[in-house]
Amino acid sequence: MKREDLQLYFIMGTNNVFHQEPITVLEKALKAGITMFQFREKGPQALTGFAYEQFARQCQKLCKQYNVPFIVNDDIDLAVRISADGVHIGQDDLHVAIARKKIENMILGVSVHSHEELQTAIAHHADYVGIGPIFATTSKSDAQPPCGTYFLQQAHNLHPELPIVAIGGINCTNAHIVLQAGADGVAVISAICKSEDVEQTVSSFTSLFRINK
Ligand code: TZP
Ligand code: MG
Repeated sequence: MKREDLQLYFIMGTNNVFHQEPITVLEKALKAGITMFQFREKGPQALTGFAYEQFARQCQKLCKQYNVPFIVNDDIDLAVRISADGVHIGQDDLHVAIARKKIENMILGVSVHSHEELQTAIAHHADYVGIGPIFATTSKSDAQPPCGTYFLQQAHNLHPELPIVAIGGINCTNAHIVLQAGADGVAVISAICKSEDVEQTVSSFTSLFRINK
């Protein structure tokens, strides 16, 4: 994985999209330049069984066409079964060491909220870490309170070689704050899923990276 892949990391499941087909939103976002995608099918009306795997495969196929890494949230067995590019896990999921063993050299992303969790992720060769929620979010029911950029900045200063993506309440207007704090990129759900003009939103994010370079 290249750390630039984290620049605009789009996360989506069917529960995040309202006025369009989820796959249409993904295709528009890919066309407009997202750099990584996470399949995160969760929530009360989430797909299950065959429909779940079929939707994952559909998203994966589209990501392949655009040469964008396809990452599966939580479900390591699905990721291995369909040969995803990687897996993203949180602290309530499988332990990082076990995840690393299971997925071998696939991309491993880990959400961390403390120095201890950060050290564990590094010790077990996470390819990147996710830090957040930086700002308030409505997209994760069990999200911790917003943490701001302090820990992100510390993590970046202590481990400049570690790719970091910031998450939680990030939009085109506040993204520069996390980039300045040391994030390699932004992970977003609602900024893209709730956008009335997905292409325009994605372009606004990607132009930020050209400015920040
Ligand atoms: N993890 C921490 S915050 C969050 C996740 C999955 C949700 C981010 O969604 P949004 O809509 O970009 O705030
Ligand atoms: Mg999880």
